[in-house]
Amino acid sequence: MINVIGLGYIGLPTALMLASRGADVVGTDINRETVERLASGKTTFREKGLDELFAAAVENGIRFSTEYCETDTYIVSVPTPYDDETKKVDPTYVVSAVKQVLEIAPKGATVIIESTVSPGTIDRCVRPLLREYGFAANEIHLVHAPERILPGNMLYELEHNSRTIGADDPRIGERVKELYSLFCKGTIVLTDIPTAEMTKVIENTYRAVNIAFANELMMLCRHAGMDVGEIIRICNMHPRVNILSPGPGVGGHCIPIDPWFLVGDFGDRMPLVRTALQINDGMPDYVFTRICEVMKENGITDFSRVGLYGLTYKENVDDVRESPTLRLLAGHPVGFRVYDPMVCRKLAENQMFRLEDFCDACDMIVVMVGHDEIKAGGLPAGKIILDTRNVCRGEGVYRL
Ligand code: SAJ
Repeated sequence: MINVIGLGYIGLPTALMLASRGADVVGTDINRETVERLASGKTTFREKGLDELFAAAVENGIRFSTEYCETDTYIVSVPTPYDDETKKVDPTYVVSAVKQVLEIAPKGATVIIESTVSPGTIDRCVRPLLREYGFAANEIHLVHAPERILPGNMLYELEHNSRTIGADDPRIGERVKELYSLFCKGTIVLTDIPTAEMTKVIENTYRAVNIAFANELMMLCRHAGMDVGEIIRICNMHPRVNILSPGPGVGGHCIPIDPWFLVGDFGDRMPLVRTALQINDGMPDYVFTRICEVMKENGITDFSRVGLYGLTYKENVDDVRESPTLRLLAGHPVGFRVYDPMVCRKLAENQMFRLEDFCDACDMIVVMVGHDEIKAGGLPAGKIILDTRNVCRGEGVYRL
């Protein structure tokens, strides 16, 4: 039996995928509400294909509990936030989960940590626990198997992405590779734990730096009065150039956070990464100055007549973690109206829950997230549009 610890955006799909392939799985989470909702047959977030996968896993007998189970295989997939001050990874949840595993795990058990951690965290924060809980070094097998699935396309990527598995003992690595091969059709690379930790963080750092380049290019073109969309379109015709899309900021629980782990640990050695992260973190403020410019140009003085469309961190997900919109609202509490079709719970003042009410209340709409609804031309004519995602077509649309 496999006990999956942490039933969030990564742990739940992983538990369901294993169970749907016939593995005996218990999903454990400290959040009783989460466990009760799953046990009642409902999923906890929106993701393409998740409900169908959930049904297949339930059909195969997956169970959900707030308790940890005694077994020989654990997958730990709990959050790893960063410490706001030091920017270093906060391993509290990982350490707490592993401690509870070690309370009941038998000798010879394998503990697979999927949570993203900075290089050296497992050696520094997890390995010492083995002795603390009475195990000799080789009596518990630690493995790091980071995830790289893309929210919005998780289930396809769970099956088709290649994966990295870091293990002390190659034989354990092979066993874990076999486990993931239950659903993973991608290449599974075996390496050591520090290398697996580093590759995961570097992948997200690479993306954060490239997004920052696109954002800096956009601000330069605004200053120079040039069309950044046209420039990116033409540059990307070069066979080895792939400039990403400028936006209102970088959200999600990983790309704005993981690279700071490296800067927190290796600071002076990573000036490029630090600068890139500061550019991305500054984008919501840049958007606010751009909103004020467009308001002034159109004689709009009342912020309550300006609406922010999109609260989530990116299109077609319901995740609001590190949302650029929420950061803009926090930094500039001027009374913007807010609407997001993917967010039903109240997260902001002046949040509205029907698109037509939102549009009626606004003279100007700032597109912060390019949900499909918007791409399908969901905004009424006659509104001043500031499109931060380059998804709206038509005359008179303002861009960043
Ligand atoms: N964004 C831009 N411009 C772009 C691309 C993205 O502004 O050209 C913004 C998005 O709007 C969003 C943020 O960046 O706010 C991050 O979005 P994303 O789609 O780039 O990444 P995530 O956070 O949804 O998922 C990433 C993925 N990592 C990489 O692509 C290297 C995913 O594979 C990881 O599994 C995930 O982080 C994670 O959990 O680590």
